[in-house]
Amino acid sequence: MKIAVLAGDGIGPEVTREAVRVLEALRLPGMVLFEGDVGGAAYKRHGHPLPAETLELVRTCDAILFGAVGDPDCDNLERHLRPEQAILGLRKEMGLFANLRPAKLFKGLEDASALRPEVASAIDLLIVRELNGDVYFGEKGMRTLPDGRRQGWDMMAYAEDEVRRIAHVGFKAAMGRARRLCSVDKANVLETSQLWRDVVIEVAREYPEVELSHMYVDNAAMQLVRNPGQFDVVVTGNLFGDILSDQASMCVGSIGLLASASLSQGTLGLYEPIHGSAPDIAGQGKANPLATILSAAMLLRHSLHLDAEASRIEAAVAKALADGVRGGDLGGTMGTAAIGDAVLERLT
Ligand code: GGG
Repeated sequence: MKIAVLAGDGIGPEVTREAVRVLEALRLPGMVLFEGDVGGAAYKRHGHPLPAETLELVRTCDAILFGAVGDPDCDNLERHLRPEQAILGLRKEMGLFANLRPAKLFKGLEDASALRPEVASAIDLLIVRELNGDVYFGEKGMRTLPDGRRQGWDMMAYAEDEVRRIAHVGFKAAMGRARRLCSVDKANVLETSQLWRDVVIEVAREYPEVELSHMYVDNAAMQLVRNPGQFDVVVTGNLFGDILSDQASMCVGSIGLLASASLSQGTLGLYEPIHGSAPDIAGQGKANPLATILSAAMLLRHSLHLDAEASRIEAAVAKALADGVRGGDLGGTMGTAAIGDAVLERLT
């Protein structure tokens, strides 16, 4: 069980440290952790945000625990050298196309949600975000128009096989849950979304037990706040999934709580909090490590098939939150290490 730990930038190292402490506390026989450089930290040391050494490391590992990337020192670099290219590069290079982002209200956090408690307490959904296509990977550029204005452009594109494979992930996830799948697109305006919808409908024939619905992304954003309890599994593209999952995080209290798994067709998976590097609070010991700790639990479940151990971590986090453990993001005063300690104390 080889795990690459890529802590990255900003609060990445702080939150990853707590997740590593939790993994180590489980004393799993044969689990070995290897650290690698990624993001702005890797650029500063190796001249590239995703150096060859890191790619070599992840190729020999079963799973990746990832912190966050993003560093204001790198803002003026060419796009291919920016820290964010490391996570996009890893997802593409390793074929990590399916991003699972669960959002559920923990007991005791009803008051922390941006929604009314009775609305928030119904949230138990899974966003399945496509990760290898869309405007993130389409052709892009900057040009000067004949009248002298600069124009930036990013091509939104999906091929049908890319939609088909993520649709299967969505339907399979729904089969293991409440058997409801909502496909989110913008089919009234976008060609990519027309194709997306057609392919999802084709794939649905293989899953007659799953109730399929379709929603435009603008409506989905509104419904997520109005009545989030209606969603079970949401399958959507890269850009829409990125935005909707940040929105979902505030519905359950904080972006510091949402974990994610990025899965490939093979066995390798990458696990990371959905939040970024938060440079404004980096190095101050203020960041909430729970999303990274919960990502470590997803790693145990999806890549190492250690369900019982994953549940132990999730139960410890739930107990800590129910007992009132709160960082600044949830209106409390506890720091990163104290929150990590609170989880460790409750790990049974
Ligand atoms: N832990 C998530 C992270 O570091 N996010 C920074 C980022 O640039 N993410 C791009 C994306 O999620 O698409």
